[in-house]
Amino acid sequence: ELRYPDRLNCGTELLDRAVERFGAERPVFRTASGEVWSYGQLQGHVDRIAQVLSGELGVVPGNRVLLRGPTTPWLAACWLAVMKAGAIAVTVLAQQRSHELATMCRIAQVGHALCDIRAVDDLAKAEIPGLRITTYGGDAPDDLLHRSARMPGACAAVDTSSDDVALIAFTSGTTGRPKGCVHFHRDVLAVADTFARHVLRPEPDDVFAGSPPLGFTFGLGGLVIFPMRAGASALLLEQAGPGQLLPAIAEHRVSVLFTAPTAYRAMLDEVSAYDISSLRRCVSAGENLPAATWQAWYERTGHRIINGIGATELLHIFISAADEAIRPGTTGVPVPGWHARVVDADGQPVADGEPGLLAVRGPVGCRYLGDDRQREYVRGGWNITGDTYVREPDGYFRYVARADDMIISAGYNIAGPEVEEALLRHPDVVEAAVVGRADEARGQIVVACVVLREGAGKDPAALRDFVRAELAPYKCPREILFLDALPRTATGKLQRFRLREPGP
Ligand code: 3SK
Repeated sequence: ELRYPDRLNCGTELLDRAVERFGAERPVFRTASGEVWSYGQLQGHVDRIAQVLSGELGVVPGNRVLLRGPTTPWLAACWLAVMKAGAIAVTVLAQQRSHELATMCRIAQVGHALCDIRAVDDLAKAEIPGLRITTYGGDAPDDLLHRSARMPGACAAVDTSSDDVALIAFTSGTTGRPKGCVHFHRDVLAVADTFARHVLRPEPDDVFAGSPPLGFTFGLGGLVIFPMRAGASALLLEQAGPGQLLPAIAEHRVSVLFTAPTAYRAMLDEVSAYDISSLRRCVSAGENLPAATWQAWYERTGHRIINGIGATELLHIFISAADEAIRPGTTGVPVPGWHARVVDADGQPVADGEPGLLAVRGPVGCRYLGDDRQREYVRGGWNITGDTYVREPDGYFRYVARADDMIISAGYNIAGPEVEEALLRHPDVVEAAVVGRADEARGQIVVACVVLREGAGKDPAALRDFVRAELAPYKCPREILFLDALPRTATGKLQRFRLREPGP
């Protein structure tokens, strides 16, 4: 079991402790343009920003500070400064617009914002009552970075309790109604001391990079918390689509990659054109990783993807496996420190091999901010993630579907992801989403929405024959729709509900 001292500031633990242990000269952040920040430089910037916060801006412990901007060392420095000032970081995505920002600020009672000058328009337009916006990266004399440059330097962090709130991270799920998830200082360290320490096992010379933004806890963990806890460095990419990741890996000798299944699939065709010999670890989360994608990446690169399931509610990954422990087609086993089981609608464990709801318990728990949906998520002390899973007799957890994604057609239960996996084995299919659409005769019918490789011909009958050769006929899509792209949230999650209505 993890034990932390009663008084604990995660900013101090991640930054000042790393300077003590690994030295001020070690690199911590790199950028695409070749800029390198050392731990010592970062500490100087963070301490000065923390002084602006506590001094000129009047931020006191417990105040909520919104952070908004592309993935840069300055955004990471602002996050660490909020930690050291004992305030609460409210992380949002650069893609979120005025209306969404206003909702999140209202829920989290945000009073201050530190915002990259390039991302300020939508925030300013939101006209959030009482919000004081301070921009960084601009030329104005009151720019945060000009103000912080005038500060004296080193400062001690506010003496926080290990269970003082450090972070409010928003999840909109795939349906769009945001929920603020409250996390403590100890939670920030707990995700590094469970998933990163036991599964990822980073080393100080590792260079991390990836696509999730810092406003998504997948990215905050993978690009700030985990590298810093290990004394390693991270390449922070403002543009981190599949097209940018491969050249960045080659140029910056990236060794630990965090991205989602879609990006692994999108990189398959190009990967052999790049020198990726520096890669040591490839992590996939954010969505289920189909066995076909795992296998294709393994065949092309020789790398065994570390699959994982995480949640904003629980901060990071809680089921995973690495190296020889990986069983393709499964997510893995509970990360040391975490417990998982599969339960029925009453919360009772179901037998191994039977599908049910995934229930998880560990060092981080779901605490929604003023939201009744807490009752659905936490039941009997277990966090119910909303995923349907099977626990195999060997203890591995296999994803079936999101609990509300099961299709019931003519009395048959059909898991959309199983049909998607079959479609993805077809050489012309790049992306697939399978949903149920209302049908008078059958209750629902199976509809597949498919993105084809460039130049491939649209042949629904051939695709249906292909699936029928792989799966029981009742799982075969009745309709196949060809799309240019699948609808996704800002964090890359598939929005199935948008495919359920007739139309695209
Ligand atoms: O939402 C997710 O899927 C996720 C995955 C890994 C780490 C964190 C999160 C929120």
